[in-house]
Amino acid sequence: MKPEVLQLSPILIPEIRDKLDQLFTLRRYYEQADKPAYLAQHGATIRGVITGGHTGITQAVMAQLPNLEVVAVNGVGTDAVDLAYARDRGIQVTATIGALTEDVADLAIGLLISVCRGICTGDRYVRSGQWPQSATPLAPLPLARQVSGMRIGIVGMGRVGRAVATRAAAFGCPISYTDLKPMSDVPYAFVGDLITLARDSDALILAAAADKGEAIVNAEVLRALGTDGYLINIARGKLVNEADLIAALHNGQIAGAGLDVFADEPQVPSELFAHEHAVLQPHRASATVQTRTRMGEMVIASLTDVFAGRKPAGSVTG
Ligand code: 8YV
Repeated sequence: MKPEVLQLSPILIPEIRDKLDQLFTLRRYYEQADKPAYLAQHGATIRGVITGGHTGITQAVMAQLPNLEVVAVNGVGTDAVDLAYARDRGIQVTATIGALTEDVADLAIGLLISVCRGICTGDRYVRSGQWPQSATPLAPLPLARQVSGMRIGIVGMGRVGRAVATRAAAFGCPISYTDLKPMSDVPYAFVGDLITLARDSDALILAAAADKGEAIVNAEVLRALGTDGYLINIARGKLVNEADLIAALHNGQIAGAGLDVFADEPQVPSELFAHEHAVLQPHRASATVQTRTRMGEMVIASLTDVFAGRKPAGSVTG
């Protein structure tokens, strides 16, 4: 008998979907209209869960899976899984550690360039047909902000933070960072507090885990970032107080923002839509064929290892 696995979020790669179907009996929870009834019907026989990084699994759902052995997170953040509860019950939680680092860092730089150079604004201008009609073609567009040489402040010097730093360094950007403590193995300047980092940066790039659930970027941090400063978030929406960010964009207290993540996805505050200086993405920094394939393979390996009684490579519960 194949182990039963409850799937809380879709897998986008057909080959991974096929492999999952070969190895496991997949219960596609995310497709069900009546989720409580589905859980009541299948909960007792479920041995594994597949879920997304930012969507995780609630304790209430885990509580209805008495034979659960593993939650395989198809992502690197495990802030939406109650790890203490999982440990208490002896449930392994795994993540696709290292699989998406490069893609997320690429998008951080992509968002920075997009927002500073007005790529989306320029694209809209060309598509609108205004370019050939304008006597002074570039006049309707504001001059952009140079990216090379910008002072970059990175919040969180983990795998993604380091990959962002490597890329920014190639653009000749001086790099500073903040984290819980200085890292002895990176050549960048450590700054102990976020306000100082924001004040001394032209762009603040969030690459931190959100395990504490705290909105560390608030009105004070945005004020410190200043009227010429940019905020890039490829980590978690809840790291930012969105009302403060909207007010800062609205009042011109910061120059712009590039956001792949939001506090209440897929809801995005409509006030952000009006801002030419905000570039918005639907949380897809890791959504490339190459990375999602690698992530899917890691999810399969985690499930297979746990069902075979082996310790999974990507365990975050120990
Ligand atoms: C994914 C993420 O979008 O890794 C994470 O923590 O948030 C993203 O890479 C998500 O996990 C997709 O399932």
